[in-house]
Amino acid sequence: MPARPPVVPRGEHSVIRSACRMCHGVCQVLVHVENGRVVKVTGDPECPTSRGYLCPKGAASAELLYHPDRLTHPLKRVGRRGENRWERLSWDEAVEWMVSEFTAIRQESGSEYLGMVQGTGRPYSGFVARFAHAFGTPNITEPLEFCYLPRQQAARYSCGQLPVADVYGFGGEAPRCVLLWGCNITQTGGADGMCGGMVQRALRNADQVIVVDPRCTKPAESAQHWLQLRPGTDGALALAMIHAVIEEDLFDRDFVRHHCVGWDELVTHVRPFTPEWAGAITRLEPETIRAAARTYATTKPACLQWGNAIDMSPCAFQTARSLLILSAITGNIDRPGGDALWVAPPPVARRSPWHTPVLAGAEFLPPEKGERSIDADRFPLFPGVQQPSFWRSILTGEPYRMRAVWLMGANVLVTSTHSLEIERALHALEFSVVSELFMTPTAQLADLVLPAASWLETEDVASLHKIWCVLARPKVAQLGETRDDREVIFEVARRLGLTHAFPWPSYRAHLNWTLEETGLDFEQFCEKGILTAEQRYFKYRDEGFATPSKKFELLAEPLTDLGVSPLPVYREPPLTPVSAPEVAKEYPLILTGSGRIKEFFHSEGRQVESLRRRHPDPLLEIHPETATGLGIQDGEWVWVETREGRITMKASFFDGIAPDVVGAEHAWWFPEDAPPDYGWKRSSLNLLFGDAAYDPDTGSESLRSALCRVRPTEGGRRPPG
Ligand SMILES: Nc1nc2c(c(=O)[nH]1)N[C@H]1C(S)=C(S)[C@@H](COP(=O)(O)OP(=O)(O)OC[C@H]3O[C@@H](n4cnc5c(=O)[nH]c(N)nc54)[C@H](O)[C@@H]3O)O[C@H]1N2
Ligand SMILES: Nc1nc2c(c(=O)[nH]1)N[C@H]1C(S)=C(S)[C@@H](COP(=O)(O)OP(=O)(O)OC[C@H]3O[C@@H](n4cnc5c(=O)[nH]c(N)nc54)[C@H](O)[C@@H]3O)O[C@H]1N2
Ligand code: SF4
Ligand SMILES: [Mo]
Repeated sequence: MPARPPVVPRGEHSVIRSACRMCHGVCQVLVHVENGRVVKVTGDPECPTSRGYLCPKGAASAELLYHPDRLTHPLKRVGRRGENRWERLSWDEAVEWMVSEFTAIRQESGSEYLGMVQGTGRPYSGFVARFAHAFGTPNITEPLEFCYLPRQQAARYSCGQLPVADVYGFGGEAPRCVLLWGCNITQTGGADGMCGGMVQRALRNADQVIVVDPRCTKPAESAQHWLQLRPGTDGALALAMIHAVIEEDLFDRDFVRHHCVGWDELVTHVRPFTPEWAGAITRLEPETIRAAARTYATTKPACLQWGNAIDMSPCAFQTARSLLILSAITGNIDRPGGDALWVAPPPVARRSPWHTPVLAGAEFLPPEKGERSIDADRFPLFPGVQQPSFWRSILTGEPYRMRAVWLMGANVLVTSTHSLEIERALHALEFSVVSELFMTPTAQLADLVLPAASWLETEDVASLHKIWCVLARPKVAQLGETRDDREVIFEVARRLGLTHAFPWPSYRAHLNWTLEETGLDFEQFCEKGILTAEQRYFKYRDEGFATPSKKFELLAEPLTDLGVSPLPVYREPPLTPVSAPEVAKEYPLILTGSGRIKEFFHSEGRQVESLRRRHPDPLLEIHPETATGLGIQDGEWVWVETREGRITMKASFFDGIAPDVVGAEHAWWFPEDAPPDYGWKRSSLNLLFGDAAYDPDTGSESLRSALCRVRPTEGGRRPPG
């Protein structure tokens, strides 16, 4: 179906092919426009990476686009912070204000006194880093340390590039075994450039499915092996599976002999990590671990579809390393139906701001953490500033106090931990700008709020993950004065004189530059809709891996110089019945995250009626026996308490979770409640997380294993306030 130009004549019905951007999946969609208005978005059956799949978030795109609460023009705070009194500004005034504040700060204090904050990976992400670098501030923070970065870094130090589960069978073979580890995208839609619908298909077609998850997810219900481990102990299980594969002689002899370094060291290293050792830690039977390892190593090809749970632990990087090693020694790396090192569409891959397969935007990150960065060298494998360090420095002035912050697409009050500290920091800033789709608890505390364009209002060469493809996203709508974040960055940069980093006369010119080597301009690219490269497998046989040794590094020597263990280790999370028995006396339940909510992307979508109707309340999954023992009925409101704070959630009975584990949803706030808080202090999970030991390698936080207690509320009703 050919793409159509963005402006649709009145009265005409047209269908425009685009790429959904309600999460970081890879679904091409059809946007139906009538009389200039988007009426619906449907899946595109011809899309090779999603084959017609559409999740509820994607289907609600038009509802979000036209939502009456959308921000449609710049707003300047006129009352006290949080008083919710705003005055309309023109874009010109808004940009001029930013330029004058940023310039004054640079002249008076130095560029590093401006901090940049962004949320999860979005189309503008590389531009934020580029802007920060060009302006000269090393102080950029984003939710990387517990999202994707540990896995990316592990891949970088193991095989040079992030492998992806080859669920499509493009190489002529589909996975016969799928190892689904701490990932639930078949239920939540998409993640990390993968499409939940395609993973679902791979699960259906596989002979063997192994699920590693403390909760009995849908795929776990029908899996041959469901490993219900104690939350946060993945690192121990992964090491024991390596042990079992070696012990039973199930490794790929040819691969380890010819394509790996450190085999002997690995064999010696994992000797103590027996299934018995891991059984005691994970609460799994040693034989269960052995059986899963046996199935995984003998059913080929096997792919690893891993998820965010791995990133959120004090040994996030080490666990990811173990899993890559498991894939490697069983001969699954870069084979069809296994864990492919995908060939990205080449010209665009080089020019897109999301430039390397390893570190998003790395080219434009401040090259070194200078001594003026907020937390220089705190975590050897984290390239920016870790979120808690960033916000705390504003309160303590250590090592210095940033004066201004520009937040783009980050609802940090609910999505970051140490929430109350962040609230105080937002109050303490001299100048803050928030670019947003909607007014949020975080935006309420800004001086200037800029209305951002949603995906239907932007044009893009969508290459966020560049695993399979680069997708075209034409602009099909315009609401009020919303602007693409990148256009705003361009303009602020130009007015600040940063033309060395932003040499293009317009954002469209940048898009055309990105596409230059393809011979297409943006409009021609939209006609085409998608660019892919030809996938090749077993590339290491001719080219080696992109590591210093050109081999798969079971032993990764470069890590030693960074003070990181070159062979994978296990660390117990800081707050568990094992590591903190004293705390566990008062807080006897293990608190884990129940993962993503199908209808919402983190804190988003709570105001979108069709989605909210499907999922009205924040849920706490709890085993019926545990709940009954506490005097709690299904559907009643409960208090969830940790040493850090307390929130209320609705009890949701679930016997697929261990009796001493509860699973909570994150990122709740209530747009229907009064500003400035919109009720976020009632139910936001991150109020329960604070200072516990970080992953010394990446700075990750243990968000999938903490200690809590649960109590009934008065009458099981939602407490007022
Ligand atoms: N609908 C929707 N989709 C999204 C998002 C969203 O908010 N909503 N967010 C996007 C983002 S930024 C990300 S990072 C991805 C993440 O998406 P995924 O990688 O799928 O991760 P989650 O859904 O957070 O959690 C997956 C599973 O981890 C399990 N889990 C909890 N604790 C542990 C543990 O200790 N060990 C193991 N092995 N498993 C555990 C949970 O039970 C859950 O089933 O999703 C993306 N996609
Ligand atoms: N306890 C706990 N905390 C977590 C997690 C967890 O599992 N447990 N998951 C963590 C993870 S993996 C991540 S990635 C983070 C996500 O953290 P965030 O990225 O902060 O989460 P969102 O709520 O998706 O996005 C923040 C805001 O961006 C706005 N927005 C959306 N699109 C755009 C756009 O194009 N431009 C602009 N300017 N704004 C836009 C939305 O309206 C929303 O208010 O949360 C983390 N927090
Ligand atoms: S999975 Fe993500 S990309 Fe696909 S339709 Fe849903 S929100 Fe859109
Ligand atoms: Mo994430």
